[in-house]
Amino acid sequence: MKIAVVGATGMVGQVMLKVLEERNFPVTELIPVASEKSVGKSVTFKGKEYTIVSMEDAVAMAPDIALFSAGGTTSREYAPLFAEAGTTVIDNSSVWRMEADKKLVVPEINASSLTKEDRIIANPNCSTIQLVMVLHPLNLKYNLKRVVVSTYQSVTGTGKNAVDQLNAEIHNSESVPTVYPYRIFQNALPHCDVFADDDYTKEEIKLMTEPKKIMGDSGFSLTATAVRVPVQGGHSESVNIEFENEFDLDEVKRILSETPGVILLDDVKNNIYPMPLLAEGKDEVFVGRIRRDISQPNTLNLWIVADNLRKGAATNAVQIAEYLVENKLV
Ligand code: A2P
Ligand code: 11C
Repeated sequence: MKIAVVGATGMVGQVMLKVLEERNFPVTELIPVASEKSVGKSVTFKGKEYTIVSMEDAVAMAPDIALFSAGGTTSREYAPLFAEAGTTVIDNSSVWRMEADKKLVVPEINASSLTKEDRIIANPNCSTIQLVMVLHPLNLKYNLKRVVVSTYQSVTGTGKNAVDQLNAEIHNSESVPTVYPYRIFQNALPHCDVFADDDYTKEEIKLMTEPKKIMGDSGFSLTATAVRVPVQGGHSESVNIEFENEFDLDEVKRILSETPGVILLDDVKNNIYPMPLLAEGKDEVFVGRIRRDISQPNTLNLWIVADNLRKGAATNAVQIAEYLVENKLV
């Protein structure tokens, strides 16, 4: 497989290279792509140096698959050009996700909807992916009625400049990049992505719309508050879930412990619960603190953590690519 990684120098792009390598994806030719300022520089893959090429050159090389993580503007402009050249694009930006003719895919849930005709495939938002990995198996069993999610999101979700801001603030550096409107170290910002007209942020809107499309179910309601915290290892989510049907707590735990890609970490007597420090660098979604909501029937609370650069972005994209290869869709 001839594979392009668009945004190869970025936070997600670098993890994409690592995940392709770790999972031994059948790469016969790697084409790293980044902005004009990086063309000619190199990235490392499987111990070898590869020269970064421009978007135009990469399109002309007609890769089999292009993994995109270079921002929405780049995806909007270039994904169709790659698709026309015969490349299947797996795009990590938000621009195609809610388009009716584009699939929004978490392989464990809906990869079977993919066909050879899907030339631009959308990778969901990181905070969405870890949420649906837990909601989906429970929805199949108990039927979701309403979900309330509050996130605690890592600065890595914003990109490299945000990580630089946090580190500069931690070390009291003289020059501090200003990515966020306020200091992030020792702070929590109820503000991920930009505000929309209804005073939700775009991140919150993604969390409220993408799960329904991925799960193919719009018969439940969902509301979100997204918060940026000075953490690097992953996103955390406090989730309140009301079901149409009654549930049994032990059965909920059993279902989640048997869900591929999900790891149950729930033993409060021994202080066992998911945390970003545990999730960092891992491909799985971790769930714990599962308990009945004593304020109303058929409702539970739980806590989900995942490395947003891995299952939330790079790993999910590579899993989609693996599915395409295994099913001869490219
Ligand atoms: P570059 O390093 O040359 O700027 P992050 O989200 O971590 O900031 O990374 C963004 C990624 O997207 C980087 O690899 C960046 O490359 C790439 N990128 C940004 N703008 C473009 C563009 N116009 N064309 C191609 N790649 C781009
Ligand atoms: C964040 N979830 O943590 C975002 C990053 O739509 O893919 C990814 C944004 C997106 O800020």
